[in-house]
Amino acid sequence: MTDINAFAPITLPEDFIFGAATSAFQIEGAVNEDGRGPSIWDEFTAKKGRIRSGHNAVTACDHYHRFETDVDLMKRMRLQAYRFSVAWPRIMPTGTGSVNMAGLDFYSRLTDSLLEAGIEPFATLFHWDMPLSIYQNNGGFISRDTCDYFADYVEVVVKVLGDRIKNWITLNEPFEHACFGHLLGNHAPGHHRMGHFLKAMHHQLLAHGKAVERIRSISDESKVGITLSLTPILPSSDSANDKWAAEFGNQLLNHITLSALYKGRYPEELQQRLRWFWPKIEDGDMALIGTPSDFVGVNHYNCEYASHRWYIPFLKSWISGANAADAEYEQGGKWYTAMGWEVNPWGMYEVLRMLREDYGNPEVYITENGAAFEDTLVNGEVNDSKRIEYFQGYFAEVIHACGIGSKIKGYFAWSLLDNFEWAEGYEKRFGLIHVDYETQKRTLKDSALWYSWLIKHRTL
Ligand code: IFM
Repeated sequence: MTDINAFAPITLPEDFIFGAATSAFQIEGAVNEDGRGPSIWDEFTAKKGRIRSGHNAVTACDHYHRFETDVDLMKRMRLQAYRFSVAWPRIMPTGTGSVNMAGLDFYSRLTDSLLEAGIEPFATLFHWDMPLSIYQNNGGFISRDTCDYFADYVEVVVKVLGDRIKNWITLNEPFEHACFGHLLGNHAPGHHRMGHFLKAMHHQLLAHGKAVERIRSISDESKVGITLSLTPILPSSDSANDKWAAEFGNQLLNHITLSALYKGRYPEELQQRLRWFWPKIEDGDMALIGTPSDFVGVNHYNCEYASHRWYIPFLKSWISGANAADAEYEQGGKWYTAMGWEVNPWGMYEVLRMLREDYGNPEVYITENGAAFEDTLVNGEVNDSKRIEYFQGYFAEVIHACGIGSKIKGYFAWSLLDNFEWAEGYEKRFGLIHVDYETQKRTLKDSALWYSWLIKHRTL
């Protein structure tokens, strides 16, 4: 384990902010209210066998109706910022064309209530809930046209909310949306095609570039970035083959986005190996993707391991971070969260090192970091000491990185509330705040009280 005291004396930059994050589909509920159109996730969750225990997000945390209570809780926790996502199907029920004013009004009220509470809003414009019509009509991000539809939607949102929201995140985790949704098929829309994965990847990055341009043309004081999930890939043994698999895995999971955004090209070996599937790159695409942004959002949870497997088509590698299916546990001196993800704060150090040394040291917000554990509510309390230990270890590496030159502007815990964890349904709880899904009662976990202490003292 990282010695949390080793970095304690370093003071955080004065403008470093603390927040918590959520996303629309995971917490809002109210999927059929006030003119919201269906999304690919509504359709996916309705299919048998897609989501653990058959859960869906029709009600989720009912945040749509309870946002004021949730903002009060944020205030109690001393949050300085809140990262939420705007649901495209609430703003444009069919993805293009007519605008649903009631949807915009919801985010407008949420924004006002945050500002009133002294909490800075950070809005993500796409966190995977693609309008179903866009998917049905042209395949979502498999199609290039969706980039323009996305930019039009972004323009609508920023024109209305840009007077109050100054921090925009274009996309959340484009690699995960492309890969889980289009290659592995365990997320909406549920495809299993390498070509679809790569198209969804390239088109999301193009959509990001277009959105940055659009936001800048509307509001020159806005700060814009993209959020990437960065996951160091380690070799599962010392063999040369496994070392190669790890390097290749890093190209696939991390450098595919970073290299496109910051170096104007995709990793060469990756592109060569997957050349049969690589989408057409048109003149100007890479320049558009590389449109300078103000910061990069980093989501980091864990490291993964790669093994060489000659029989896996094209990739020749098996990459996995989940070593235990359903339980937090300890093994061989290592410990794992309820997602089966190894707790290894070095990963946070490594992703920040990579950005600093290999990608020109951009300004960074840690836009997600956190862990699911098997929480129990006893006498109105949740003693989630493992989550606190997780946060302490990872946050120590954030402080460490600040001390050696990383330009980290803030940190958002994932998540504010227990919520709908995609294919895992509600069983995995990531929240600082416990949600009783029967009654919708919220309870601050011990980790929320600890986080509030951290925000007050700004040191571990
Ligand atoms: O819940 C997700 C979130 O939507 C995207 N980043 C990872 C989180 C935990 O799996």
